Amino acid sequence: MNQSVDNAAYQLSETQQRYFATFGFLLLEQLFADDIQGIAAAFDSVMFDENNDGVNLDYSEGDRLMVPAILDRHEDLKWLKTDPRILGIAQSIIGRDWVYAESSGDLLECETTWHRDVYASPLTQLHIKLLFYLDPLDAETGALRVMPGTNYYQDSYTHDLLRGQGFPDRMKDVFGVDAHKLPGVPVPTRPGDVIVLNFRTVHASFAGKGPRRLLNLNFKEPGPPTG
Ligand SMILES: O=C(O)CCC(=O)C(=O)O
Repeated sequence: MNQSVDNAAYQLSETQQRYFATFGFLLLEQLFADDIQGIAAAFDSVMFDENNDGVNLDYSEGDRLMVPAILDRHEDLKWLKTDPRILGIAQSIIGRDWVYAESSGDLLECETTWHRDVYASPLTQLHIKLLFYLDPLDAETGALRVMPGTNYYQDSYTHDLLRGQGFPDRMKDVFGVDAHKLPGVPVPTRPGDVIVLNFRTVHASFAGKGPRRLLNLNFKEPGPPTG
């Protein structure tokens, strides 16, 4: 049974919920300001442990190390799974029957170019991601960029856009400009901020000088097994 969060202080406000539902992302500035140093120290000790089961993912412009289930790998990260601020976000967006859908740690030395997240998540089942970037990032140093409104994944705008997804060269073939010049919105962050992202919102990062440290936590609405 899920731990429900009844304290209104931990719920997103109506306007925050509307912002997220409309644009497909939400920045919560400094929500974890008091905790982020401890989170970053625990993150580093997992990411630099050679027995962390990390997977190296190849990107055209650099590498990405992804460590699955990072919250379970350090005592000083486990508490995030039941933190009322986290659960308040999940509950506000998904409802009381939210399901925890794992965590990961990433060291990114790559650009991720435009894509939506679909892995192990049927399009019709709402999935959200909470991103903690552990270094200050802006548009010039690899901050996440989003295309607001692409969370409406059945919309013809999103459909047209996705003809070029995933491959920078293909974006150029389809739209005639470099992928990083397409109209997206950078979301600059400082350690302690949390970005809440709908999996379907088209997102990317460019110009990362890396490695950028990213902790992800995922939640979904109940649905069929995703295997
Ligand atoms: O490049 C980034 O920072 C975003 C990572 C990403 O695309 C993802 O985790 O889905």
